[in-house]
Amino acid sequence: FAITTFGESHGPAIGCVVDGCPPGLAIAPDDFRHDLARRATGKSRHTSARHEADEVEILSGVYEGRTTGTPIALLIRNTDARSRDYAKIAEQFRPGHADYTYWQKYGIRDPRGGGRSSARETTMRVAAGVIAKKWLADRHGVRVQGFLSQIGDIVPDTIDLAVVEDNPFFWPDAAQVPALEAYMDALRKSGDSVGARVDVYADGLPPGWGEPVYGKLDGELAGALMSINAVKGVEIGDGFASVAQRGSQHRDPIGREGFESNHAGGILGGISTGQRVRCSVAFKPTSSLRLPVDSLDIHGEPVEVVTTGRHDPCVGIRATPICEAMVALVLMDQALRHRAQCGDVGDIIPRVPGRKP
Ligand code: EPS
Repeated sequence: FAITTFGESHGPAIGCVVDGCPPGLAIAPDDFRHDLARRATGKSRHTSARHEADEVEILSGVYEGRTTGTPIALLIRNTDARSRDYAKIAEQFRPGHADYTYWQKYGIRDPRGGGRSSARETTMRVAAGVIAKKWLADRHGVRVQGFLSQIGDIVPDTIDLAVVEDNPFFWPDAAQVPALEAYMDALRKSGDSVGARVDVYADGLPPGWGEPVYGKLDGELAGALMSINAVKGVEIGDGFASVAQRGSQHRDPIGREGFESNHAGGILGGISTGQRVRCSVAFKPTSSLRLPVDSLDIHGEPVEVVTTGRHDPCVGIRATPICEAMVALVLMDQALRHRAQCGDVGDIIPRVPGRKP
């Protein structure tokens, strides 16, 4: 099970191919609307003002509303591309942006926006993730839910998943939302940007998903989450906090009812324990800023770069559905691999006491 995406932010369309989805899953264009709207620009004053329809066309792999098992191709036509903001910086490198490395690698500059380095690319990750989320929920009762767990140095006082969808930040602490609005307004006025952290929980996994050495569940999650534009760090379970812990603190005691804590983040030895899988993802502050900065142009001449246009002061605000999608895609892949290796319920080998079906 694999995906790839294609298209430029200012080209005619973006799309993806989802390969390896089993046949028989009900999929319709309506299924994509909710998650695409959660990720979309122009939903609040705190994100880019670009207004895209994000209407999915299913080109292949679905017949009479059901997946056929062949590659699923999804297409979204761009409806609000605007290239004029990029004309000025077409030959400049924005410090902190992939402009520089793309130029060093390919030696060609795509004038149609940021090309593959634009946040627009993540639209198709979310669309592909809708298929994975639906399959995981239908076939395994697995639910994937994310939330914003930090903006700059602000962290929630409480984590209440029930309020996450009620505010434009996916913030789990309703009482803090007015303060976040004020923080983001001041940030936007300053012309600067800020980083953010997204947490994702996956609930309902059986024990056993994940390959033990190559293709570990945590390794695949880290790779998939790290592949999102602007991501600079991924943690599983207690992550980097584990460095300061003792083994006696970090281990999760096992009682008759199961594990009594979850420092491991639901994964041991690359294989799911059956507990909640916890991932945490760090997004850098975006680099397209109104604040001037020294740089070079493609001819090697010094320039002062100022970026105007419809940019996100905190791209992490829109990243919750993207991270959920990447987690869901990895989980679906691992579930299918597990099925190939151990059968649907893992009972090809005889049950032994303490082994869960
Ligand atoms: C982006 C700049 C803005 C954002 C865009 C990402 O677009 P434009 O290039 O048209 O000014 O709106 O994000 C999206 C279009 C999207 O769907 O996420 C950038 O510089 O990365």
